Amino acid sequence: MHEHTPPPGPEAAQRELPAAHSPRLLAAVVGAAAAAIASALMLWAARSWAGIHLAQLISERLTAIVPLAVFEDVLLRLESSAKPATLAGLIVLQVLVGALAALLYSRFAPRSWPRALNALLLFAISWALLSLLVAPLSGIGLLGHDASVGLTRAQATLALTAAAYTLIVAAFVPPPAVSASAPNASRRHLMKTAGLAALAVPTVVSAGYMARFVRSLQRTPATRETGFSASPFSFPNMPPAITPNRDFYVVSKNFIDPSFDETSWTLEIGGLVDTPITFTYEQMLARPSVEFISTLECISNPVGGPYISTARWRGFSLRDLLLEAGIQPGTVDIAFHAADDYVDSIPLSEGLAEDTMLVHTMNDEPLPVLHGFPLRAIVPGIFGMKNVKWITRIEAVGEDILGYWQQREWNDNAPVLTMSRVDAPREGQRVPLGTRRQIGGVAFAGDRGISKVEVSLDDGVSWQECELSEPLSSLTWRLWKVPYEATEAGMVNVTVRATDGTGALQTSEERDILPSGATGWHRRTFEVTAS
Ligand SMILES: Nc1nc2c(c(=O)[nH]1)N[C@H]1C(S)=C(S)[C@@H](COP(=O)(O)O)O[C@H]1N2
Ligand SMILES: [Mo]
Repeated sequence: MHEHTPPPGPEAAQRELPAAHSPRLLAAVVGAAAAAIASALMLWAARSWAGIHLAQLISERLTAIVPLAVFEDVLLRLESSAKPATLAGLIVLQVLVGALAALLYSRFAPRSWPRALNALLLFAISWALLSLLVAPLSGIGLLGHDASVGLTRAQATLALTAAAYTLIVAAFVPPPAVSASAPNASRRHLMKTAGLAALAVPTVVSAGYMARFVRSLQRTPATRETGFSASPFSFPNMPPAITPNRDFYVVSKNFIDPSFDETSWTLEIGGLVDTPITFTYEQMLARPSVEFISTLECISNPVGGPYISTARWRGFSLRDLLLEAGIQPGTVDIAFHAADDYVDSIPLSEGLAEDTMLVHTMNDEPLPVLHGFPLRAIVPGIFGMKNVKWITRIEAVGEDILGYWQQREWNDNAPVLTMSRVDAPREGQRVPLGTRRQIGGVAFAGDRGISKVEVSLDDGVSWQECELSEPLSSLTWRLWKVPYEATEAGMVNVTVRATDGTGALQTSEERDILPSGATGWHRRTFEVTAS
């Protein structure tokens, strides 16, 4: 259309913005902004009406294909930042792709076509890339027809995203050689400037929305001080025996966790059973329930790490439910399916154990969303990953089902390994010479219990036995402490080791968290200062 490009007159040149001098820069900036807005829309859709979230799906694919050593390295380096960092990285990637696509558009869009047709072409290409390439690569199949939220929602999300991106790019980026200096150039510039300023607003809002969300994914479990507890094991830096819900560690694979209201949730018990059962939320709550205390630890908890907590749970045994449904011969595993497409399984024998529980209450509150509202499994003696949250279906199956993390090569049996941790004093804490302190921490060995904890202040040459708190149940950690008097200035290393209920000493062998959990003795250093 506007192929004829007269040299800009002096007046037009004066009024031109820097962006107009550099149409590529303009295209890249607009493309990046459009991608940021589209990405925020997708995040919003996933959070508010169960749209699909490509970043979530892609991150799950990544954890499935990156070599284990890399995964572990990232996890150890980034710890609680691993999840927000992954999402932030994927958002930046989307923004870069958006910038690149707009750049290509500004160079290669058919110049003879009307602008609306070019916009339509851009939409068709964006939609096709998302639906026919990115969707299958993300594991939800062509067009998203394998998405757990269904094809319609998947397509609605993809079309919305492509449309938002396209509208913005087509509105601000001229196809090639449409002159910015045509006869009425200065008026156009003015409008473009106003338009770009208006684009800045949704861009900043989108970026802020995503930044706030990314930051909310950062969770460092706190080992808060107990305050005014009367317990002799309550002193600075010691965790309380029962972890308040707000301090309980949180691990999930999700950027966005499932959220239910009381009416939208049901629980099915099916598979190899005589009578499949379905419970509503109310029926589930109405079952007779019992209260018990147990400790949960993540298999990816490093030596001395924070991913361990204890709560008072209320719920009912899985065994009763399975007996009600009638388990058929040939059943090997009981599988827990969750609303976030997470799955894990336990052997039938463990499913029938008296103390394998389904719980709906945590420290006298309904299970918080972060911890699996409305129902989760608590499986004694086994690392956290098998304690499936947001359960929607329990299935008796005839073969071993590999769970979400086992598909990523973590140990399938996942028994809790004996651990012990020094909490007090803090790493690097300064202790004035001549004062008395308590050294203390926690020790845990799943359903084997803890029988002894020892500390060494001379790197393992000599050991002294610690005082242990009464275990709150056979499934909890025990707190330990030992008095200390700072009689000599200098650095002090505290090493701790525990013995479990069977009499087995915690191994000193240092092993990384993958694939079965970290081992080794925890060591802390503090400093006695002479002033
Ligand atoms: N549905 C579902 N259940 C899940 C997970 C998950 O990502 N999805 N993560 C597991 C892991 S690895 C751990 S350690 C525990 C953590 O439970 P918490 O967040 O209540 O501490 O939940 C387990 N159950
Ligand atoms: Mo975990």
